[in-house]
Amino acid sequence: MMKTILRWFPDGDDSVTLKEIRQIPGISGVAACLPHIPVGEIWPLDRLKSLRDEINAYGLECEVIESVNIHEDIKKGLPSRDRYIDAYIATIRNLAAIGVRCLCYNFMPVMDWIRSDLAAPAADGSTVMEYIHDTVIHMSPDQLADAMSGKARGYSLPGWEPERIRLMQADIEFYRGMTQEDYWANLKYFLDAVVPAAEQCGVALAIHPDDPPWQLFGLPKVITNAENIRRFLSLNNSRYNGLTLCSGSLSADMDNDIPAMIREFGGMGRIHFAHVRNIRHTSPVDFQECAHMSACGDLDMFEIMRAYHDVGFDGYLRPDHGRMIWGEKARPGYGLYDRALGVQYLLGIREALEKM
Ligand code: DNO
Repeated sequence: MMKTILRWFPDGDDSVTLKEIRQIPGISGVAACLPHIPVGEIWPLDRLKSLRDEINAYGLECEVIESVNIHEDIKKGLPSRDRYIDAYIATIRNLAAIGVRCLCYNFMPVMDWIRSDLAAPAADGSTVMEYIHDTVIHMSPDQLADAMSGKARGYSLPGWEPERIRLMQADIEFYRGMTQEDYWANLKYFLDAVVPAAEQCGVALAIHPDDPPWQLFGLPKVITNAENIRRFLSLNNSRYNGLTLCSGSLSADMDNDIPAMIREFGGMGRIHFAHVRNIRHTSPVDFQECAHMSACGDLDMFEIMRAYHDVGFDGYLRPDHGRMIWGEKARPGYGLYDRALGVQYLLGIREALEKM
């Protein structure tokens, strides 16, 4: 049975409250995290227990964590990676102990998702996140960090932690000496170490695609299209080595057919988490995020939901980035209003599919 959830950040690091999330019809839980634990450290069990209890107190489940970030030494394949992999496994065991069933993570080098503007004005008077390729490739790491975390209204921006930003330029240099094949090998090394532990304790690993799904700053990219996803899944054939299928990230590359990917990888039981959102291209490499409705962007949301329905998807699904509307002041992409609108629309499609 598919479960519909919303992303939420604890410790006052979110403008949206659990009390509000509980009032959105059809939401069973949240995708939570502990954003203030430095990457590479074990997430403590007591802190996780209180996180779960806080969420449960609002009648919501805490079965998904997004994200436990991966230490750069693992991605770089340094000797110190084994220590960080052990810590990652210890975190997975602690997550299992509080009832987490799915862990979303990414294997993007140096930086997480990238936009040139987190609050670009849209025609309807809302603000949206925007990606202009030419602007991004001419930005220095500092400018990029400023466009991302500097514009996050004081909320933490996962993947754009200050300690990561400080090392960005040096890390970009480091990867100049690494081939794409070396990077795949480092990913496999990580998977072969953590997947057995995840399988043993019943936590499905769900890698998030690279966003945008193409090469930038000479950095290696792996989760970008169907061919690479097939390769990723075959690196380790356990069902616990799975995907977060993010429609918005993958569809930035106009050659990616999202419903076809859902049918293929969902049919194999390898999609554990669905991020569902729409984008609108302004050129083949430029896009704006938009409201979830098909009519607002390039994606056919009915076909996406139908593909999940047809493969009998029984993982977790969440609406993704929303616009900033009605004067809301929130973490870019993660306000309450537009995500609540988006999820009601998705749930409407789902009800229709079930009754048809
Ligand atoms: C962006 C998110 C990503 C995602 C991570 C997973 O809004 O979808 O930051 O959570 O890449 O590790």
